[in-house]
Amino acid sequence: MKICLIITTYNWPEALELSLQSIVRQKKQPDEVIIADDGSRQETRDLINSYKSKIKNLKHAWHEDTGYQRAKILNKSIMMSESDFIITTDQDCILDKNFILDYSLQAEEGFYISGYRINLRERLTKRLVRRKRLPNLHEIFVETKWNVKHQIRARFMWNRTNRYISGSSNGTYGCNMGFFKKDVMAINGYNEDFVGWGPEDSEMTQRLMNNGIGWKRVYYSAILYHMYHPILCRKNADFNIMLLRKAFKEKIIFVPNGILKTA
Ligand SMILES: [Mn+2]
Repeated sequence: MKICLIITTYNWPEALELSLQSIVRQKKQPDEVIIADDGSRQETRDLINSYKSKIKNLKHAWHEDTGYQRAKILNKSIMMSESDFIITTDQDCILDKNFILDYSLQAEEGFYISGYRINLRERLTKRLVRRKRLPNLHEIFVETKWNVKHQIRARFMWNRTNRYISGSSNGTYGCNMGFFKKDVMAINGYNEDFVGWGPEDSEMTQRLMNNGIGWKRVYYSAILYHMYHPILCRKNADFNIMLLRKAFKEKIIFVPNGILKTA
């Protein structure tokens, strides 16, 4: 099974660099890494180019900056991918060194996976960005709200994993999520009606569930740290949340404005 990691980004190369560092040190390397770039400037391109010698099969998906269009650039990246299984994360996330390995061990036909995120505080985030080096265990221990279930890797606990075969996908984190490419193609990918911040990941996974794909919610596994930043502009949030509710209520599977245009 070939694994692709997709990292969304927008004009924050300092954070993206830490994310890329956390890929370099993975115990199991992904077969492909795609930066889903929602229209960043040249600095981001330069950074990605500088990591091409350190990360195997590092690719750059980019479109013109016309405002926040995460769903659209994710679709473009999925189309570009040549792998069977896709993991999504964001530029502001640092992956534990077992992250890709955990996904490769937990991937299961008929399910998508999601994990959690541990929020790093502002002070630690600023320090990491300044020194361009990943946090050590001591810093993580001191500067996060300690949460064993989401922060300790323990394989003997994996048999307690929750599997949901119906209901709501609410609570899926797009920054720590994995799915089979064929499953997401079957529902026509992300819904590009999402423009501006919103729950496009929950809406996509809701349609996966509506199509009979279960949700495997993993603990003690796929550990991920999220760097601090102020909350993004949420001016389209009401409309976007309505799209998620609609997908749930009307059991929508296929969206016309998805990865393949049908109109
Ligand atoms: Mn974030």
